[in-house]
Amino acid sequence: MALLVVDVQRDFCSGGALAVPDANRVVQPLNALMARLEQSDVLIYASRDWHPSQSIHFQPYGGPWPVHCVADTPGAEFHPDLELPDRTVIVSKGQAPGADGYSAFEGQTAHGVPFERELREQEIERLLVGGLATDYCIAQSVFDARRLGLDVTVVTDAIAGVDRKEGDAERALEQMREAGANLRTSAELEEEGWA
Ligand code: VGL
Ligand code: ZN
Repeated sequence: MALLVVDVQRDFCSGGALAVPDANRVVQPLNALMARLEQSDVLIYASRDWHPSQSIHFQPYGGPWPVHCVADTPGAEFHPDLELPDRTVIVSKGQAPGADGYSAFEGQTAHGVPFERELREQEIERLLVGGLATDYCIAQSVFDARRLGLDVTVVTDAIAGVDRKEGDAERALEQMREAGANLRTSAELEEEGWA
């Protein structure tokens, strides 16, 4: 099993360039989950949006979003309160100037290993997912994981959505459920003995 922490970066949090409403709510449950997983062999991955300064993803170049998470800038750093263990494997995505790179499966590790290959090599069959944002990078990562046949559980108290249109995050959750993802709160995971 592995935990995928999606895009908990400064620019998506309060005061950031693309602040997701209530983004900071994900930090505490993710920290608690990672602390509980510390004594386990569950692998921890953290994806990050890692864009070039010029990207079709950004409004000045015809895209939908304000400039955010430009590689190697402070806005692209992980949230300062996010307690990623040292063993966390970082997956960077969105580096191509011509792509949005929403899904973690478009990303690679520091060694250039695509996320799908990394999970296959580690024999990961089950993925816990939390982070930002429900209606974009979480949803696209979950859809890709389901297409690959992974057993996916979305940690519902550890996500937050952009909601450009009201209800987007709720609809995205429903689509994830329809795609076969399990939805659980961290408390339910703990009760069920998963994490
Ligand atoms: C994301 C919008 C633009 C996300 C990334 O992480 O969900 N959303 N870039
Ligand atoms: Zn982005």
